[in-house]
Amino acid sequence: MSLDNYSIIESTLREGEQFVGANFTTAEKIRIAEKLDEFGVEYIEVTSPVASPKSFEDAKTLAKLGLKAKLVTHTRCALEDAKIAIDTGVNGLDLLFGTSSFLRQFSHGKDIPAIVDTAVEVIAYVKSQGLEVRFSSEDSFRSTLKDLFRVYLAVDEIGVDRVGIADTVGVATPRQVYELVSTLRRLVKADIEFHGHNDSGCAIANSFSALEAGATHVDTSIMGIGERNGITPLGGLVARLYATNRDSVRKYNLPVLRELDNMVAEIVGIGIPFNNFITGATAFTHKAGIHAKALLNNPETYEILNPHDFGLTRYISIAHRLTGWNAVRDRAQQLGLQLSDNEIKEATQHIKAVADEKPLTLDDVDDILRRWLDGTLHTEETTDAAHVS
Ligand code: HCA
Ligand code: CU
Repeated sequence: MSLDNYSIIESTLREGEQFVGANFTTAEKIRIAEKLDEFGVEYIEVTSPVASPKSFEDAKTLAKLGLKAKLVTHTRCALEDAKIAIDTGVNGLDLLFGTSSFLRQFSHGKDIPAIVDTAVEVIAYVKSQGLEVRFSSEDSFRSTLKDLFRVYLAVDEIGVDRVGIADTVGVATPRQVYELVSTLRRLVKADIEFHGHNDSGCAIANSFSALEAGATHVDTSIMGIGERNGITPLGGLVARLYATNRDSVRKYNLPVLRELDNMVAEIVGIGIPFNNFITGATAFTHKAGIHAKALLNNPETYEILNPHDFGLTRYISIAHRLTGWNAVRDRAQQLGLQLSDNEIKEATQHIKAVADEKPLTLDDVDDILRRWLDGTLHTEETTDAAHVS
């Protein structure tokens, strides 16, 4: 497992631009790149400069920002494209070629020997220009192992810096990823990158499996945006790594994650999903009374992620029928209300009874607690919900 020595290739400005809602302006690309740099990702990947004149100009502009992260452009594995990409002044090229029978038949139409010849020629050229170079096989999991290894061994032989495995259609399972990466780890000297789509919900698990098997680089995008339902989300990968070993993510400025998710959500016109990793509205909200009690004693009882490490706070929801008196006591203390444990227990029973009748808000609960203290409520019938509104 290479958790103490892995890098994130952040692809919001490439894969993320393939998200249907993304049409980044130059200014937005700069804002996103600078924020990613503040977070501390090791690489920022941008759209191929051949895609459009603006893509070319923007790659040049980003290359001049002097970011700490290495800037790499996604580039079709063709000499003409590589030359244009190099002209932008980026640090490296992420070359891509399709090796699956689908792509060979329905996309570029080349056979494996022709793919190898082109790859060798382009990689040798990029290296001769002093840039870092990666070679990735699109749709790796629907390519035959024989074809894949033939291509990877040839590019490794001529000194490619990194080979990439791409689960382009999100079909791979963690076990398949583990097997492919560990076999490849034994065969090549180069670093290994994994890029995984999330069509069947395995992107984070697959990326983690890749690292366990010896991969050195993982692709992410903010909130996972990309083609279709996207790829491994940066926040989700960080959550997974943190949960395994907090030290593995200390190199990143974790509170910036929230700013990144907010910024990109606003730019592409979506909300952050309520159940998003780390930054979702309910990611640190606890509800059941039993959870709340243990959590107040020690948050780790029900939290593998400490919200404070991400500049966030936990929230214990108490205005409902599943509430418990420990959580209610905590709220009374926050409000500075001097109620005995017995009074809190009675008030809690009242809250539960009212919540059985109608939805409650925190204001309602606060009101109940205040009235319990001044004596206007606890003498009344506890099930008489009409008194609390
Ligand atoms: C795509 C290409 C890609 C490339 C991945 C990579 C994929 O579908 O546009 O460069 O490693 O998923 O195969 O994003
Ligand atoms: Cu992709």
